[in-house]
Amino acid sequence: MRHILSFLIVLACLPVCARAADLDVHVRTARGAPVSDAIVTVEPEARTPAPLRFTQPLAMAQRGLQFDPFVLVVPVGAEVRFPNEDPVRHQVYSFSPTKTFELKLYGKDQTRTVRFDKAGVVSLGCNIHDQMVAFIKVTDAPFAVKTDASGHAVLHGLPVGRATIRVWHPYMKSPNGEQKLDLAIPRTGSIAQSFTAELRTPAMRMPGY
Ligand SMILES: [Cu+2]
Repeated sequence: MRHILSFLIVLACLPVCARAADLDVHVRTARGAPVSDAIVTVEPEARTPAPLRFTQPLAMAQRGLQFDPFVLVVPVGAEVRFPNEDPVRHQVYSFSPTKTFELKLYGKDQTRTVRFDKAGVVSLGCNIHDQMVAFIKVTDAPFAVKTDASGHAVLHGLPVGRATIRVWHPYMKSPNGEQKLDLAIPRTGSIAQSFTAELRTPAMRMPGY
């Protein structure tokens, strides 16, 4: 019995014990202002069969005549809900090649679901409210997280070895809106990495047109 127990403990420990390092990322402008809503993804050289780790709910709400969140990261194949929490109707659309769709007008407390089956960026709008803008980053990386209001993000339990870190923001002044870096992930502990990103000012859309 003891042997079986030890074996089970080893089995249970394997995915965790072999993947113990944390990555601590800060994204700031050259003047030190925090960059929130940046998506940090990690692609380890040695791909593991471990499940994808996404901490955000797969939902893009319409609330207060805005999308919430402004940026959402989802894995390829995700079914994303679009709940309408406003007392008015919305007509959500995307012209992006990653996923082109239009949801017919729907009202308060109703929701629709869209499946995102290709990696890339989806830019969202609403046909009724031009100020509504949001982005969905569809990724095939096994680790992804978004920077918070202080430009900070942490990824836990990364596998040891070489990995490619990417930081993307819809308004980043870089090719494809992203920067990338190769890093060595240690077996344990935590590594810190800072990124400097400049953001462009988004073009304002005229309300009501
Ligand atoms: Cu709307």
